[in-house]
Amino acid sequence: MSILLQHLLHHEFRCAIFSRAMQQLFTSDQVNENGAPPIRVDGVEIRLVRLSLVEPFETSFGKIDSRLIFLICIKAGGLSGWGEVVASEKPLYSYETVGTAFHVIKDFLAPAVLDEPLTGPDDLAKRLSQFRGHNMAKAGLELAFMDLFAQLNNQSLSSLINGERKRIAVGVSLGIQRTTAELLKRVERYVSLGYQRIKLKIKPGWDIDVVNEVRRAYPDILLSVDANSAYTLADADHLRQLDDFGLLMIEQPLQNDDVVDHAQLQKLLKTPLCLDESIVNQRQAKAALDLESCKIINIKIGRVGGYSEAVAIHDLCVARSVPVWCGGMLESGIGRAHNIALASLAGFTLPGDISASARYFERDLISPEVTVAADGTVAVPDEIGLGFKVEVPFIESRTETRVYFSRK
Ligand code: OSB
Ligand code: MG
Repeated sequence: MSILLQHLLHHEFRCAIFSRAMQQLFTSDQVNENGAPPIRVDGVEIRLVRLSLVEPFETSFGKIDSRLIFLICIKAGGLSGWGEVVASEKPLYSYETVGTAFHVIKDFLAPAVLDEPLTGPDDLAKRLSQFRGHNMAKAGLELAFMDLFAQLNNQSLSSLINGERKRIAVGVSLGIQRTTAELLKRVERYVSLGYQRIKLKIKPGWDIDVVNEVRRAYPDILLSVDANSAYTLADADHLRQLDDFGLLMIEQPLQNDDVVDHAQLQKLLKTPLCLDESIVNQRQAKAALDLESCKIINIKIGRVGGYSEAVAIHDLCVARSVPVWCGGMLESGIGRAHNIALASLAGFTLPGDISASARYFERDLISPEVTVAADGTVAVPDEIGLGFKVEVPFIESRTETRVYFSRK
């Protein structure tokens, strides 16, 4: 029996498990009172859905060829709100994993949501904030709740958070390849598709020469690099060579939890540093800006624990004239729909890692799929809630594990 299923045997709320092996369907539709606040949550459904990537994605910390997509669906008053936990299977980008998120949601977060009716997003954020860390797990629940809350208020997610943009600028993040020629082919493809910024994953041994070749072939594109913490301050002289290439930014060159060495490094480089992994909440963002550890911030809803914190970081950066952009975690369309809503805020002035569905998967979990126009922008939907239809039958066909928590 898997560790996930063993955990379930100790659950104090009612829960039902579906796993492919059991060949047993569980009906999760429990329609209750209509959705006027306070919102009584009927159930929280978790699904683990395996999606192959159209091509492997390699970063300085490893290579993957599929994503185990962790979906959360909150049910209330006959409505379903959808969210996604962006944790990976291994604790390489951060300490969270699909397994830790499952544990924390099952034992702490879902009970907190099911316990008492919720008055709104602030009430939810307060309930979740009593628990330390596990931002991706918290964000997954918050995203699902926000979709639900937007539906109850007849609003799109973008308008719920006071987003202003109707279209958002996007870029693409290109993984480490076997050869520079392979990389150049991909740069060519995404430049010709209109993507406004190309980001190259780098690591020691796949950095200066590669960036040099891409820059020589494309002298004018917006180009950035992301090291995912592959270097230390001792590499400052080496990294300084990147100053020759007119990069938009160098993302997270140093340790995942550092803001001090980054401040030292920023003093030694002309190229703006951007922090990703290090910015786990608004306080860290403020610390990084106070210390001048970076000049740009990448905001990921999952990494910072939800919309409320993401918006707080956005607001801080706007107040200090620091550009922000929306990062990605190879999400399914459900997580991506939330990213699109977030990136509609006025302060998201740089292209986000929000690529077309087809860049990631053969088929996405939403329709219509996310597409990028020839000018490198994505439309912000103005339909109520997520703004995309969730393809439940397709999700069902790819679900490896399904768990449903309901009130006792
Ligand atoms: O560091 O931005 C990152 C993907 C997984 C984990 C970390 C990162 C990334 C990406 C991909 O760069 C961004 C995307 O979703 O397109
Ligand atoms: Mg990054």
